[in-house]
This record gives sequence, C-alpha cells and structure tokens, in this order.
Amino acid sequence: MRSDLRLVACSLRQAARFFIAIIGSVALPTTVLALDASGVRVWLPEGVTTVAPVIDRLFYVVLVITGVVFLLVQATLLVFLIRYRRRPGRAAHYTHGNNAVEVVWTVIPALILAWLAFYSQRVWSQVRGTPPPADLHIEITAEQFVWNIRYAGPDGELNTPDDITTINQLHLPVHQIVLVHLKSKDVIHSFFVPQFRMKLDAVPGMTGRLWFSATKTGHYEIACAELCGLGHYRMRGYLTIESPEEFQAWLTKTQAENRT
Ligand SMILES: [Cu+2]
Repeated sequence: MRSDLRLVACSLRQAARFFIAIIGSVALPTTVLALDASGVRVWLPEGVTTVAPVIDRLFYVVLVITGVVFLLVQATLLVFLIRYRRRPGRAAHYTHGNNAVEVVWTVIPALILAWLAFYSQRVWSQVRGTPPPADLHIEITAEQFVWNIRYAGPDGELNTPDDITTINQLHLPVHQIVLVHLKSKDVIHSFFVPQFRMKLDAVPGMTGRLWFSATKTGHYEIACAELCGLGHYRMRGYLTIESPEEFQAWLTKTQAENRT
C-alpha cells in the first residue's frame, strides 16, 4: 500500500512538472476571453445581444475547465507511458489501485459538473425562460428555401389583413425587445444568427419562441442551421439592426410596397 502511494505520488510529481511545461496552452482560453472582452475578435464572432456576454462567459468557463483537465490527463498518460514502459529485467508490478485517489478524482469532477449544471441552468432560464414583455412581435415562417417574415400592421395584431410581409429581409430596431414566433411550412429548419448567439429549430406544426434585444446597429446574416433539402445552402436571410426611426421608415416603405 505504501509503495503504491509512493509510486502514485512520484508519478503525479512528474506529471505536474510536465504540466507546468505546457501550462502556456492553458493560458490560451483566458487570453482569448480577455481579448474578446477588449473587442478583439479571435474566436467567436462579435456578440450583439444583451444575452451574448453571459452565453460567451459560460462557453469560456467550460472551455478552460475541460482544457485544463484534458492537458492534465494527457500529460499524466504520457508520463506513465514513458516511466512504466517495458524494460528488460524489470518485473511487472501488480496493483489493485488506490481508493483515496479514486475517491478524489470522482468527487472533484462530480462537484465541478454539479456546479456547471446549476450555472448553465441559470443562463438557460435567462435566455430561454419566460421572455420579458416584448416591444415588437414578429412571425418568421421558414420554407424551402426562404424566410417569410411578417410584421403586424397598424392594428398591432399578427395574422390580420394589414400585416406587412417580406422575404429574407429582416429589419429590427436596436435596443428593443423582439419576440420571434418561429414556424415552418414544410420540413425542420433552424434559425441561426451567430452574432446574436441565437439558434432555434423551426418545426412544422409547432411555434417556437425566441426573444432578444440587439445592442448594436449593423448588418448580419440569418443562416439555416438544419440541412433542409437540396437548396439548404442558399437559404440565407439578411438582418439589419437600425435605429427605431430608420426601422419605422423602412416598415412604412415596405407596407407601401406590399400594397402595390
Ligand atoms: Cu432550411
């Protein structure tokens, strides 16, 4: 038992030394996070909704934890492979293992996973839980291979004769809470705007619900993130985030075009 412990301690020391040599790589996600926070894009595209920072933080926390565990496991494996390789004249050593070490490497990951479960649940309920009262309701119906977009007309109600409709052109006002009612006419599609950190399947027969508030004006692309047929690659929408005044002007113009 004591010799087992000494063996484990010695190998762990060696693994630690090896790990220190490659610890530079652990600093990578931290650097990426710091650069992202300072506005330099190295990995994820810019996040332009109110919930994007919380989603990104969760992503990087998971990345750092799994990155450290990955490096530790690989370093230990390498050290053991070299240190205990077959050598002439050295007999194999039989060991049943070490209960204390096994308890430690079971309890620590279990605690980390439980903490991550609670942490991600908090983020999930913020992003996909009950939406806050919306400033604007729109309906998006996916179809092979376009996005049909519907705004309420002057009566403020969706699915009435005065609705304003567009194809693939989604304009939204900045800093307003938008609630999307997402539908599909035919097969499963998926509404995806990477900069919004938003992705939701459009399932025939169901109405999905997605809310967000954009924090920056600009032009973005809506991708279909579900292989939905031969034309899937060209199922692309254009999203413009603009000031409320510009949005109103665009809506009025589109309404006039709908009538002609
Ligand atoms: Cu599609």
